[in-house]
Amino acid sequence: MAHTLPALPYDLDALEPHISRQTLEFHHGKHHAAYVNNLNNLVAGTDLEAKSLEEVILAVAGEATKAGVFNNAAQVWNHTFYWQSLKPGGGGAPTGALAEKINADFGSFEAFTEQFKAAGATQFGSGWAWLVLDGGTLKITKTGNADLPLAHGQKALLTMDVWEHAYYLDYQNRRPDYISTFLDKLVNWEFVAANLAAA
Ligand code: MN3
Repeated sequence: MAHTLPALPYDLDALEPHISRQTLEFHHGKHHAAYVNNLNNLVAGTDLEAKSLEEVILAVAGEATKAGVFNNAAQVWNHTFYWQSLKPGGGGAPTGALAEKINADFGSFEAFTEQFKAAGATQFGSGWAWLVLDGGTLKITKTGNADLPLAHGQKALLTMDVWEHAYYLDYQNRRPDYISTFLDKLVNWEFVAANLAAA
């Protein structure tokens, strides 16, 4: 199937002043779009062409000769999931069953935020920080480059892009400031709760 660039779930300026229109124009309109185009070119005429995005990712994960397909397919998935992990007026603490699960598995919401911040700050170079469900337990993970929980048997609930292109126009080298703003102002906890409920 031809893979397509999904529309952002909000306007380009909806996340300002935390993430600028310019960042989203490049990040969605250039970076995410390029991964979609690259993927379509790479799978054209192969047995991967008819597969869904998740089927492609699982088919080529760990295959050294298919790293280009994996990287582009995973980046398409990661970015679509990242846009949904953000919302205007987001951030703060979750409520309900998700809050109870976080308290049960991390001890407290504060402990969760410390671990999530540390995962994002210590991911060396490009990658992602995640909240995942792994065997029924919430965990914080980080992945390098395009790697993602789906390739490790985990269910993604939340992600934060820590590639420089996600924050450099707005925060330059201050990745910790971007991470704090992500948690305080941008996380879409309703999306995370829905992912947990569907798991
Ligand atoms: Mn990105």
